Amino acid sequence: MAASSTSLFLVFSSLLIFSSLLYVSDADYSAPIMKGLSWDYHHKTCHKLEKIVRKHLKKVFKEDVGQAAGLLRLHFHDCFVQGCDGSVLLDGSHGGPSEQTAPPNQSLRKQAFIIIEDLRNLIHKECGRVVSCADIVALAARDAVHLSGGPDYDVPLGRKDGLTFATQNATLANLPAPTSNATTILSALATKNLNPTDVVALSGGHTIGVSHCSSFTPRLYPTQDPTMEKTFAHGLKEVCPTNTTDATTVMDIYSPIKFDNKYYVDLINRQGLFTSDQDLYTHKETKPIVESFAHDEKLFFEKFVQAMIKMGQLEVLTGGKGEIRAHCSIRNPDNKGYFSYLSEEEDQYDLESKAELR
Ligand code: HEM
Ligand SMILES: *[C@@H]1O[C@H](CO)[C@@H](O)[C@H](O)[C@H]1NC(C)=O
Ligand SMILES: *[C@@H]1O[C@H](CO)[C@@H](O)[C@H](O)[C@H]1NC(C)=O
Ligand SMILES: *[C@@H]1O[C@H](CO)[C@@H](O)[C@H](O)[C@H]1NC(C)=O
Ligand SMILES: CC(=O)N[C@H]1CO[C@H](CO)[C@@H](O)[C@@H]1O
Repeated sequence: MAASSTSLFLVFSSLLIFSSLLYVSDADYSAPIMKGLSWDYHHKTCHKLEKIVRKHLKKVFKEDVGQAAGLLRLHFHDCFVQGCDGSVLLDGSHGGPSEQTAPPNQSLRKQAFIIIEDLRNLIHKECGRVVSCADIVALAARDAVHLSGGPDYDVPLGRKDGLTFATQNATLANLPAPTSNATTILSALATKNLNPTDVVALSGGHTIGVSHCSSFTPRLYPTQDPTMEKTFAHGLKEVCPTNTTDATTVMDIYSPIKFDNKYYVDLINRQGLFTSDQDLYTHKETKPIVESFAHDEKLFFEKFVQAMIKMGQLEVLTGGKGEIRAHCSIRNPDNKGYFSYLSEEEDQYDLESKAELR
């Protein structure tokens, strides 16, 4: 948050978000969900779960709206590397370098990890150790979207936390670089069963949040990317005067703290920040999708929700796989312990998965 432009937006933000934008239409979005997850998974065991998360995050975002972007990105990083298993939260210090210590992490907000652990503490105090850190990350991402002005939607729940963190190599291999073109992004995300509409919709996550100069200075130095609009480029060069400046700037110049479809308007104006963003408007397969989202916010919200629900189910652990961590940053010392907390429904899943083995 080094750039002075950012703080201006933060002041602006509280006015914007906590007045009219709090409640956007509560659309009825749905998407297929996999076996082992369900919409009402914690209904009996922790019926206050979603209220606890929303109430706490409202307070957090009122103090610092930027944390919403940090939480949304955390869910993306969790899911893309080794599935949505909370592995990104694991502190690698006991077993070697972890997902958190791979280079792309360096810009994950430290505060996001603290917020998730605070939420876990509130939830486990109320309900016992019945909700996984991975589920908490998915719910926090949803509320980050909604409390910033985006759609509200149900999140399939029932994820378990993984027992191992991903290696740095796996992290690098699974998180595409901002310097990638659309062809590379499309094929990287296709390996995760995400289609071009999903890719364009998920990239719309960049409608909130900030980026460090290093993520886009290759577009400015030594030569300016000719697809970048000139006044926009000029502004970026002011924030990042050299290719080694350590500063941040907003990713959606039009409405940086509001979750809306203006990111796509930016792309049409050639004011997308990363190559991976801007090239979506160059590539012939994604260009019409960008245009449709720029013209129809409702359509964007609908496709975003569908894609988030897909992303939120990447390689999830369910039933007897994984555990429910007592602390999000460390694997349970005795990972058998969680079995005593299993609900009846989970026992059912365990039986079902054993039945499958026979
Ligand atoms: C498609 C490939 C993607 C690439 C290449 C990419 C790349 C990046 C990069 C480089 C940053 C800035 C990091 C920094 O320099 O500080 C960033 C920030 C962010 N990304 Fe992505 N991203 C991608 C997909 C996503 C998805 C799927 C989401 C969520 C749906 C997402 C949400 C965010 C958010 C909210 C931020 C701002 C974080 C903050 O303000 O702390 N990104 N992304
Ligand atoms: C990680 O990747 C690097 C470069 O691709 C390679 O040299 C190294 O051996 C890999 N490490 C592991 C543990 O796989
Ligand atoms: C996209 O990037 C890949 C990898 O750098 C490159 O091989 C390919 O030619 C690029 N495609 C286009 C259309 O620029
Ligand atoms: C910055 O630019 C200089 C001079 O062109 C170059 O030698 C250096 O490798 C660049 N550094 C980065 C981080 O791109
Ligand atoms: C949030 C987080 O854990 N960030 C780590 C990312 O990696 C660097 C070193 O590569 C660590 O210093 C950070 O703490």
